[in-house]
Order: sequence, then structure tokens, then C-alpha cells
Amino acid sequence: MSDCIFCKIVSGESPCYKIYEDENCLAFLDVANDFYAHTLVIPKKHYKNILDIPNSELNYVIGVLQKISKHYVENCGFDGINTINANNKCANQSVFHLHFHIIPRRNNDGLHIFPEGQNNKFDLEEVSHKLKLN
Ligand code: DGP
Repeated sequence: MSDCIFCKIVSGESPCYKIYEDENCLAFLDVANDFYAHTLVIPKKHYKNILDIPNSELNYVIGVLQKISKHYVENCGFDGINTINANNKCANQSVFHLHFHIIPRRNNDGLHIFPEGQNNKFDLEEVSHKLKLN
């Protein structure tokens, strides 16, 4: 897509700090530069998010996400990673080209990544009935 910043990075029109590339995927540092080694993993082909990418292509991206995550833990001195992925505006997606964030973690780094709930006491029986898929 001509007006997509991540497509421009894929085509080389916009620069990035590249971590990994193959024929289908690209990983590069997030320009936010807010967490050490904050990385984005994207498919080269434009999809909005996980809601429109075909399953086989999503599986490929997840494989690359795993490859980079293992590399960070096994070779780069991190103890673990968080992966974050936003889908649609309501979920705070701001770039509408599918991407997974990798936030590398170190023991006792003090980061609180997972969103905190409001300690609501939902009726899990009712919720599960509403959501059941099969
Ligand atoms: P999200 O809010 O989940 O859609 O994350 C989008 C991320 O993309 C955000 O953390 C900042 C990053 N980003 C936006 N524009 C650029 C860019 O031009 N280059 C790089 N490297 N990252 C970008």
C-alpha cells in the first residue's frame, strides 16, 4: 500500500534498523525506542492485522516471531520476551500493517507490560457460554 509506512520500510523507501529479513518477513527496531531492543516483526505483504491475513501466512510470521524471540533469549542475553499485537483501532493499533511487538525482558527489570484489569468479578459461566466457538 503506497501510504503505509511499513510497506515503505519493506520497499526500502523508508529506513529502518533491520534485525532479520527473509522472502516473506522483516523484523526491525521500533522507532519509539521506548524499551531496550523493542522490535517489530511484520509480513512483507500488506495485511491490516491478524483478522485479515490468511492462516498459512500468519503461521509463517509467527514462526519468524519465534525464531527472533529464541535468538534474543539464546544468543543476546535476555531472559524472556513479551509479544504484543494490536488489532483494530479500539485495541490501540496505530499502524495498520500487521505487526508483532517483541519486548525483550531481563529478570527483575521492573517492567509491567501486561495490561492491568479492573478487578471485575465477571460471571465466567455466562461469559464462556457467550463466547463458545464449538
Ligand atoms: P501499534 O501501536 O501496535 O500499531 O504499534 C505501531 C508501532 O510502530 C509503534 O510502536 C511505533 C512504530 N512505528 C511507527 N512508525 C514507524 C517507523 O516509521 N519506523 C519504525 N521503525 N517504527 C515505526
